[in-house]
Amino acid sequence: MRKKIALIGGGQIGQILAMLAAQKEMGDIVVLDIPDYVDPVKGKALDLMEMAPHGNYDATIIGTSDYADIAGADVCIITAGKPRQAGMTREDLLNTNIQIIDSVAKGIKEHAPNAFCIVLTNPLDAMVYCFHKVTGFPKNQVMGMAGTLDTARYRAFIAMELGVSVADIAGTVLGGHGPTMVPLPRLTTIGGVPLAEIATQEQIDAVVQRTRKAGTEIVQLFGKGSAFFSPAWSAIVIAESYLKDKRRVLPGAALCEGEFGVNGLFIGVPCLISAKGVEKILEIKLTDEENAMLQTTLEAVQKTVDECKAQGF
Ligand code: A3D
Repeated sequence: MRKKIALIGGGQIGQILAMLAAQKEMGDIVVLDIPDYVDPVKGKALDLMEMAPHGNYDATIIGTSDYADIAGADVCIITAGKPRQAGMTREDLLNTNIQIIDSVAKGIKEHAPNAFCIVLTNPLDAMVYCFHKVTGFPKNQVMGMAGTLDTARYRAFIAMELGVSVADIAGTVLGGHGPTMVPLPRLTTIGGVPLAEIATQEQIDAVVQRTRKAGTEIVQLFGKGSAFFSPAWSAIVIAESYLKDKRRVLPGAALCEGEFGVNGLFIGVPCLISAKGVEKILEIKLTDEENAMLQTTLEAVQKTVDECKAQGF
């Protein structure tokens, strides 16, 4: 029997997720959206079914607004919610998206209680906190997709800056999904060569700053809406590691209970993703300077989570 992938939200990211999941034959796909938008998602699903003969994949893809259709899903990827418009911060989305996440979490809890859940809705670290709170799912079953995208952006910018293949760049980005995130140049390598051996400090600083503002750079170019190709691929990489038990080490927002000195917050950390979900958080011994940056990002995430708590989450 095929696996089942439920995509909650069939907008910009949701439609790319559906296409990638189909092309990779990850399983049958259900795209769920609100009743007002159900016809467009039915249309997108049908369009993807009609792409199959040339796309060379077998999958059943449906659009729906009925949670009963996600029953038995192996993976749920949640993009339901508003994206940023030019001039907005991710935190500006909180009051709208918190209500959406509340209803989505209840729907998934009732109909797909065993699914591995990957949250993308912003403000990410706070929304995954609320999703976990409402579902009460075990912590290994819930992850926020942000670090995997932030690290992809960081690698892409290094490749552009230095004229090397992105394939050879290994590195990670810790912390909250926002301007306080913590890329780690000290631990970044290019084909095994430390970044600092190849790049000047000015180049490294430029890449770090661009990574921190990467989402905003795209929002400003679009004017309306935020990035969708790279967020979708990043979520698919996480889902694949879970479905195929690939045991990849991917950064993302996981519930820390002591790791990195953090307690009770979802924050971007390196995660081992296996068939158990977030099997393990891999800790890193940080320098004093890196630790100070981690504290700054923690304070930013805590502030947003406190707003959620004030709303009863
Ligand atoms: P968009 O194209 O607006 O799609 C969102 C979809 O969610 C729309 O089709 C809505 O109709 C649907 N929706 C709204 N409410 C509900 C509901 N209650 N149940 C089901 N569906 C609903 O946005 P998008 O796809 O561009 O972005 C989706 C989210 O991802 C936004 O919150 C973005 O800010 C966020 N995002 C996160 C990242 C990360 O790296 C974490 C990157 C880019 C975007």
